[in-house]
Amino acid sequence: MDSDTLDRIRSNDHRALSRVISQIENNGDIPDAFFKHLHGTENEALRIGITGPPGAGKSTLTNLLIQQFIDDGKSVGVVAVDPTSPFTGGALLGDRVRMNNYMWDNNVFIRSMGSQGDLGGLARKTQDVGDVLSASGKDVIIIETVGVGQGEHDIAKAVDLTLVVLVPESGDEIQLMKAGLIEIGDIFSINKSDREGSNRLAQNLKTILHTFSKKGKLEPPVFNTAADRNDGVDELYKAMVQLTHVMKNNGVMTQKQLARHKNRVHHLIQDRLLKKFWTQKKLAELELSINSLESTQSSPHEVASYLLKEAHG
Ligand SMILES: Nc1nc2c(ncn2[C@@H]2O[C@H](COP(=O)(O)OP(=O)(O)OP(=O)(O)O)[C@@H](O)[C@H]2O)c(=O)[nH]1
Ligand SMILES: [Mg+2]
Repeated sequence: MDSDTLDRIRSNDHRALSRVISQIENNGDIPDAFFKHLHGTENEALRIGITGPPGAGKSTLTNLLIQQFIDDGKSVGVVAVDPTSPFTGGALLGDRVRMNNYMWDNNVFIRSMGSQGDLGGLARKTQDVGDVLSASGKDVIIIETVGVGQGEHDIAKAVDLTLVVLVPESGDEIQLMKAGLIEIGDIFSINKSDREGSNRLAQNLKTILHTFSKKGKLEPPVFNTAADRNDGVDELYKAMVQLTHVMKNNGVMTQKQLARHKNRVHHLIQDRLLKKFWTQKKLAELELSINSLESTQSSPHEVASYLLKEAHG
C-alpha cells in the first residue's frame, strides 16, 4: 500500500477505493501505517446500518435513501454485505442491478462484500471499509447486512445508527425478541406495508419497544414503508436525520463511537494474538495431539494447556 493509493482515496478515486476494499475483503496484508494515515484524514462520516431478514427490501430502501441524501447534497458510500448464506443466493446480482443507476456518480459508491464464511472477521472488515469510505470524503456510509445471526449483530455495533427493516410476516413478539433485532434497532421500518398485517406488527413492535426501553433512553420510532412504490420513505428518512441530531446532542453518538473504538482495539489484539499463536507448527501439533479416538482421552482443556505452555517454552 503506497502513499499514492492513500492520495487517490483522499481524492475520491473510486477505482482505488474498490481496490483497497477488495484487499480488505480478501484478508490482504494492509500495513498499520496505512490505517494510521487514513485515520488522520478521515472526515467523520455518519455510519448507518440497515439490517433485517433476507428479502425484506433493505436494498430497495437503501436505494431510495441514497437518493434522499443526494438531494440533501450529501455523498454516500454503501457496502452491501452478503453473508453467503443460502437465503441470499442471487442477492449480489440483484443489488448490483438495482443500484447501478449510480454507477457513474462520484457522490455515490456502492460495493457488495462477501464474508467467505468468516462472519467474525466481517465486523472488523466492515469497520475498515467504513474508514476507507470515510477518508474518501463520503458524508454518509450505509452498511446493509442480512440480520440472521450474531455476526450481523456485531456489524450493527459498528455503526452510529441502526435501521431494522421488518416485513408484516416477520412474526410475533417472541420471534422478534429471539432474533435479537429488537435490541439493535435505533429506528424500525415495517416494509412491504402494502401487505396485510403491517399495522398490527407496527403496534406490537411499539408495545415491545415501550416495555423494554430503558429509562431515559429514547424509544425507537417505528415506520410503515412500501419501498418498491416509494411509500413512507420520505417520513422514514426525515426521522433518521432527526434522530441523528438528537443522538449527537444527547451524547449517545459519542458513547457509541467510544465503545466502537475500544471494541476495535480489543478485536485487533485478539486477532493478532491468535494469528501469532497458530503457526504452522502449532497447527501440526494440534493435528498430532488429536489424531485418533484414543487421543481424545486427554481432555480438550489439557491439550489446550499443553499447546499454550509450548507457546512460552
Ligand atoms: N410488495 C412489496 N415488495 C417489495 C417492497 N420493497 C421491496 N420489495 C421487493 O422485495 C424483493 C426483495 O427486495 P430487496 O430490496 O432485494 O430486499 P433485501 O432485503 O435487500 O434482500 P437481501 O439483501 O437479499 O436480503 C424485491 O423483489 C423488491 O422489489 C415493498 O414495499 N412491497
Ligand atoms: Mg439486499
